Amino acid sequence: MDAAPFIHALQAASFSPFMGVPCSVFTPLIDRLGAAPEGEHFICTSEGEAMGLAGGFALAGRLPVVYMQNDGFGNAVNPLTSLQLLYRLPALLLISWRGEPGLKDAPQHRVMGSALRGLLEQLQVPYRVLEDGRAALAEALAKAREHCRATGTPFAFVIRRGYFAAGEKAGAAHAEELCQRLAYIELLAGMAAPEDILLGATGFSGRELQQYTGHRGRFYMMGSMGCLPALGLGLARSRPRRSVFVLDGDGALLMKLGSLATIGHYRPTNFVHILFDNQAYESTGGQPSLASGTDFCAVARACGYPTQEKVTTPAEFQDLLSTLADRAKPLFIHVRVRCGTPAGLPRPEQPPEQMRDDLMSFLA
Ligand SMILES: Cc1ncc(C[n+]2csc(CCOP(=O)(O)OP(=O)(O)O)c2C)c(N)n1
Repeated sequence: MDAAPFIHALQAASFSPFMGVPCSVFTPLIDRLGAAPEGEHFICTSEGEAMGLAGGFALAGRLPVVYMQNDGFGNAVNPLTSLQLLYRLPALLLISWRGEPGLKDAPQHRVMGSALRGLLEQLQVPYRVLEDGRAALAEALAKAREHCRATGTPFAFVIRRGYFAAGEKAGAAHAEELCQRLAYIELLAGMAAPEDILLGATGFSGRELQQYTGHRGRFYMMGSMGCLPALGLGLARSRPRRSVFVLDGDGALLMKLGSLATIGHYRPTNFVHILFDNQAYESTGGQPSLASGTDFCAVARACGYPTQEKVTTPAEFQDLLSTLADRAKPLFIHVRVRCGTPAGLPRPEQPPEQMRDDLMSFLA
């Protein structure tokens, strides 16, 4: 299905505006929505937030559309149950079906891939798995509209990988003077002590850490977007004599920005939080994140991190790493990078249980 007629069909059925958090399944749709008039499309920092925003539009009489990856459906369940279903506020949910049973996909989608339909049924949210073509869409939209009008509650479209035809990708604005993330990750892995713990977030920082460094104490948290700083805090508190490096992405940090307050409150003295800020959700197709308007160092400072540093070149990063022992911690390092990762960056072959076992035996 092309994104443009899809959007027109939804709008013609009175569904708008659009809001959500990217999934690569929606890349053509979100690219197309990038040209939507002001106020008709909102990129959000979490799926729960998108549901709140949808609630506001529904109160104003609109029929909002919320797109999300099924991995993010969990974030949406809280407002879905105690906002949309409680107050009877309609919305059309577009939920990607990663990890569809029987199809090959990344391991983090396995559980939600098989649970999704049962969860929707449990929550009494009716849904359609969208079949290809305009007729199927028109029929599903008629059902969705009828349901929203009759009950005032949400209806979901479950959307398979490949549903949207690839469209023309607007060239990402390249900040050529900036380096890519991998240059920094390689520097860090080369300079870290053998006993240090290096943690990589969902998105490309984790994949690059896993794929291109051989540091024994590395761990790629492939799902649970935004939860890595908290996981790092747990490890830092449990292994106070080792340094813990958290390699975060701007999208992931914005999704759970509250973790800055948690780290700032508990002040682990062996914690280094490195944010690779490319101002994009790069690993889901390069959609813009909301990072460009956020001063992360100021937020970290306000949340209680005693030291924050801004870095824009590998040389500055190297200098900083060589004086790490003298810096008060938790230390926050904001690294402004440009999008880009080696062509064909593979997904790790190790299953998640293997990554767990490797880290646990390293820590033992
Ligand atoms: C809760 C949740 N919502 C959405 C996703 C889909 N997703 C995977 S990676 C990613 C982008 C992460 O962006 P960022 O942290 O900036 O890292 P980058 O992709 O730029 O490396 C998204 C949206 C997800 N995995 N989990």
